[in-house]
This record gives sequence, structure tokens and C-alpha cells, in this order.
Amino acid sequence: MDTRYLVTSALPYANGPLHLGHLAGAYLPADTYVRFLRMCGEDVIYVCGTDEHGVPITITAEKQGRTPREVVDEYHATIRREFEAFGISFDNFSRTSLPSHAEFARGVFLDLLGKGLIAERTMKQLHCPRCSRFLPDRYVNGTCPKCGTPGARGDLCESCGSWLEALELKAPSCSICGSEPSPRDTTHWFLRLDAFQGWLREWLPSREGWRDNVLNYCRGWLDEGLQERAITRDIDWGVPVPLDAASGKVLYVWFEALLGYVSSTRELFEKRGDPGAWERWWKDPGTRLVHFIGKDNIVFHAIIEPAILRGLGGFVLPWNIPANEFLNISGQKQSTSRGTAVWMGEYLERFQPDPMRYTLSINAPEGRDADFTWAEFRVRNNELADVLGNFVNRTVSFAFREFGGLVPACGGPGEREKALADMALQAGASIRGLLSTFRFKAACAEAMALAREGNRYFDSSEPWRTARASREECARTIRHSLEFIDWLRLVFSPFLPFSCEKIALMLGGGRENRWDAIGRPSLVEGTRLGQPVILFEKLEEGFDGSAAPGKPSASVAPGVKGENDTKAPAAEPEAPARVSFDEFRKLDLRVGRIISAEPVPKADKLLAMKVDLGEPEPRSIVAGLRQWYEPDALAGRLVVVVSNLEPARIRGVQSDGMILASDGGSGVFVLGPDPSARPGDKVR
Ligand code: B3M
Ligand code: ZN
Repeated sequence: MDTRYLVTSALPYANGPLHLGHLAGAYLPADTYVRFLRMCGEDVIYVCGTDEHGVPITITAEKQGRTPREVVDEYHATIRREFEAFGISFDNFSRTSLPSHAEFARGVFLDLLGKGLIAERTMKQLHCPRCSRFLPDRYVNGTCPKCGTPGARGDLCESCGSWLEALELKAPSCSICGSEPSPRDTTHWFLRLDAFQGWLREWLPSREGWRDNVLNYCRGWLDEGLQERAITRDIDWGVPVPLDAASGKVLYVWFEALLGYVSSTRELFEKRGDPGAWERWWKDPGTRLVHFIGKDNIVFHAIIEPAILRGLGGFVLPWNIPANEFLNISGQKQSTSRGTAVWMGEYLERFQPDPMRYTLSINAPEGRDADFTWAEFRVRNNELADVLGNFVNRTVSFAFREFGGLVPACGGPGEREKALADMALQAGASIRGLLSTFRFKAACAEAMALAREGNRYFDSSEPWRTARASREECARTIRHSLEFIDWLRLVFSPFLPFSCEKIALMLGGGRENRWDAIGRPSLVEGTRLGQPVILFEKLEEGFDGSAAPGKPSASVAPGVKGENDTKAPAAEPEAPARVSFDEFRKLDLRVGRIISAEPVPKADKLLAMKVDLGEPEPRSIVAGLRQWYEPDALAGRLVVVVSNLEPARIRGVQSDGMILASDGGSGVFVLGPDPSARPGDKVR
């Protein structure tokens, strides 16, 4: 039987931007998973879209004094753009307000109605006397009858995750005007969930590999006994109920949003010019349907959707539902009103996507709630810079310096190199096992552990020493380090897609993305490497997310021409003497790239560095940076160098130039030119 993977992420409501909790819960792990499956050569599609109907949309529209259409158009665009910027690689990102979706949803409603699985009932519903309207779902606020938390909404308690009926809320109030509503009779159509109780009792416990949180949650539901649920509503924004007797009523948003996964698939294959193919994906038993969601959506995906699909007949059922717990921010729930949420868009204005993808993967809310802090982000970002970024950079820079930027030829692997390849092979197999079973956190940690081995190999092989002592040994180290970088690129690709593309370019481009290439040498001797680029910018100590971007401010030293001249600090005791432009011009300032940095023996402040200034030979420069930087963290960095300073011997080491750094209350930071600058470029 052909296996294919149909992967979905919960359809976000198009009523506001998304925050990191959304990203960590339902999108990042799904994207990581599908990227991994694609690398394994699996047949996979990943569909999603915005949820554009229902009370969440109409309430937002009323609050903002806009039409629902305006609201969903704006946020569909925002959400789509931010997902793309984070590298969430949907095959199709649809919208539930499309006519094709409405048509499909109406058909499903009529099908289930015809089978007696949907029934008309008269019920009591809360009605607001002041607004003179029925109050579905979130139009009512009150205290959760299950956990007693105030502020629960008429559809859901966010605190305990219970799916509620507005009538059950204690102390209900109208969320528009605050009045106390009272129950009144109205007619609605109900999904006969009770008819599925017996079947779900059998089916759910027999699911293999499902997370405990999902199964436990469902068990609770089944123990209480499934009740029929109203799946129509009295609002005027949504998919109209396809019955004359139901004029003015629309389908309940959850009922039709779940069908959005099917509509999005249908749309995908229509775009691909193969409109009938969606049926294979939804009806052939070889399909593995995987729903990535947050825990507040469990009941809908593990009970309601299976009931609907089973009721329709002939559809596949969820193969797995890796539901995540919540991501808190500094110990607090992400909340718009309290301003504790970190928005995806806000983050993207300041940083690259990959450091956040890494942070949220290695600290995923899997199995229990996770806490995000900016301090953690800094640590994780710097871990990427120090371990992965540094290894890649030092290796590629070294290849440029010693081997003309080409993949060096070398004899066969030694013991060390064989062990290295074995390690990569094993890690590749183990990470594959973890990703296949939705253990993203552990998989990500293992990828990082493998990267550390790269640095260990490089250090213990001492290529800076063998570069003089034994060219062949040096070539072997660099060649195998480059191969190892390629394997790291593969294991990190699902997590860090943007950085891994940069790594591919540094390896000369045209690299394949196949999981089974991990641990198998494949570089071709003589291939021209791409220029080394800095993959991750380090964040300085004390960074707390509130300040401007992480890079230390590269203020221009006093007396040097620059725009800061006019803004001399107020506290400066004495204005520094002015210099003429001619005097300034005597300095030859150049862009340099630090190739290596090592402590100077018996000098606890000094580092001896090799710096590429674009000249045939690197310069040797000694600088008092040891208490500010780990030597490894400097290798690969672009800096500004005074190249025509008189040479000197410092503690017995030749120093031919000076590296510029800022020196203030916050510490000492080397000045970094824009990453596009090249060693040897003049600085003026
Ligand atoms: N829009 C709820 C949510 O964003 C809902 C998910 C629909 S998935 C079919 O939490
Ligand atoms: Zn009211």
C-alpha cells in the first residue's frame, strides 16, 4: 500500500496577528515534520488556511467598527505573510470564506442530515435584552462551570480547555454591552455526537503512538457521555445553512472550519490542474492524516472531526494528532489584553526567523507547558552562533585561507574521520526516529549535540598547527569538517531552513536535501566554496528583548568622522581635542575577518589573532579582548582594523594592526561592518 502524508495545522482565526504561542503549538512542529518527510522522499502535502467565519470574527469586527470582510482580508494577508517569513512551508494556504469551501460544507451538512446524524431541535439560548439578539459563543462571558475560572467564553474556557455551551456559564454577561442575558427558545440543528459514542470508545483507545494528553482528554469526554451539539448559529457571517427553514442562520464555525482541511486540499489540487486527486488524499487508506494543533483544539480534532468523517463514510480518519500544550511568556499566559504576548511580526522586524525556530523547537511545549523568556532566547541564539555558526565559519574561512576556497583533496579517512562519519550516521538514524514520532524537542537537542562534535573534531585535529606541519593532515581535517558541515546542514534543515540554505551556498551550492545522505561523504574535490558568511549574530549579556536589536551599538569613537560627532555624550568631562580631516585620513582603516583567536600565554587579557585583511598573508594582531570574548566566538567575525599602526611586540607576540571596539558601561564590543563587506575594504 502506498503511504502518503496529509499534514495540517489548525486554521488560525483571521481576527488578529499570531503570537509565538501559536507558532510553537501548531505551525513550527508541523513545518519541521513536513520538511523532514520531504527529505525522506515521502509523498506529503501540508495544508492550512485562515478560519474566517464565526463569532471570533464578528466580535472583532464590531469592536473595530469594521465589516467582517475587512477584518478577514487584512488578517489573512498578515498571517500568510508572517508564516512565509518564518518559513512555514504550506503547500496550500486557503481561506474558509471562499465559495468552494461553503459549497463543500453545505454538501456535508446535507449528507449528514440525510443520514439522520444531524437533527433539528428547539433549545434555550441566551438572549440579550439590550442588544435584542441571541448571544452565541463568545458573545457571552462568564465563569467556567468546570474549573471556576472567570472570564470563560460561551464556547470555550481557555483556562481548562473545556468546550462549553453558553448556557452552562455561571454569571453570564453580554460581551457587547455587559447586560445579563436570559434564556429564550430558538431552533437549531444538532450534530448527533451521541450516535458515535460507542464507536469512539473502541476507536480512540486503539490509536497507536498518540500523545497521552490527547487520549486522556478524550477519555474524559467519553466518560461524561457525548451529547448532541448545536452546529448552527444566529449570526449573519458564515456559511448559510442550506435549508429554507433555517434562513438567517449559519453553520457553526467549528463544524465548517474542520472541513476547511478538505477544502484546502481540494483547492491545492485544483491549482495543480488535477482536481480529482484530493479524493485519493482523503479517501485512500494509505493516507496518514496528521493534525498539528494546540491543546485547546483536541476535542474538535479527536472527537468531532472523526465523527463527521465517519458519518460521511469513505474518508480516512486522523492517523495522529500531536497536540501541544501552551507556551507561556516569562511565566505568564500569552495575552493580548495584558500585553504579554510576543507577536510573530514584531519578532520578525528585529531578528532572523531561525534563532526563534530553534528556541521554540528545543524548548517546545511538548507534554507540558513551556516558558519562553528573552534570556532563554539569547542563550539559544548564542548557542547557535557559538556551536553551529562558529564551526561552519571557522572551517570555511580556513578553507579559503589555506586551500584557496576549494574543497581540498585528501587521502582516505583516518580513525577520527571514520568515527565522525559513524557519529553522523547514528545521529541521523536517531533523529529520524524522533521526528517520525513527533519528538521535536529531543530531535533538535540531538542535532545540536552533533554540531558540538564538529567543533571537537576541529579542535582536536588542530588544523592551524598542521597547516604548517603537514599539509595532508590539514587538508584531511578541513575536507572532513566540510563533509560534516554538510551532514549538519541536513539534520538541521527541518529546524533551520534559512541558515541551512546559506550553508549549502558556502559548500558551493547545488546540494541535495536527502536525509539518507547524512554520514556519507559527497563533496567533490576542487569544488569552489561560497564566501563564508556569519550565520548567527550573537546577543550580548543583559539582552532582555526590550532593547533595540541585539547587536551592540557600533558608536563611532570620538574624534572620528561620523554622524555621532554632533551627539557627544553629555557626561563627557572634557570635550576631546579636534583633529583635522587630514589627520584622520592618515589612519588606514580596513575591514578584516578574524580567522582565529587564541589566548596569549600568561596574559589573562590578551588574545592573539590572525586577521584576513585581503592581503596575501593574514596579519597577526594582539588585542585585550580575552575577558570579553571566547576565542571561538571571534573566529569568522568581520571587524574594523587600523592597518597602518606601527607594529609592536606585545608579550612576545608580534602585533601588526589594531581592532576597533566600543568600550563603555555595557562592556567591550568589537565593531562589526555589515556582513556584505569584504576583508580589505576601506573604511572611511
Ligand atoms: N480557528 C481555533 C483556534 O484558532 C480555530 C481552529 C480551527 S481548526 C479547524 O484556536
Ligand atoms: Zn448585550
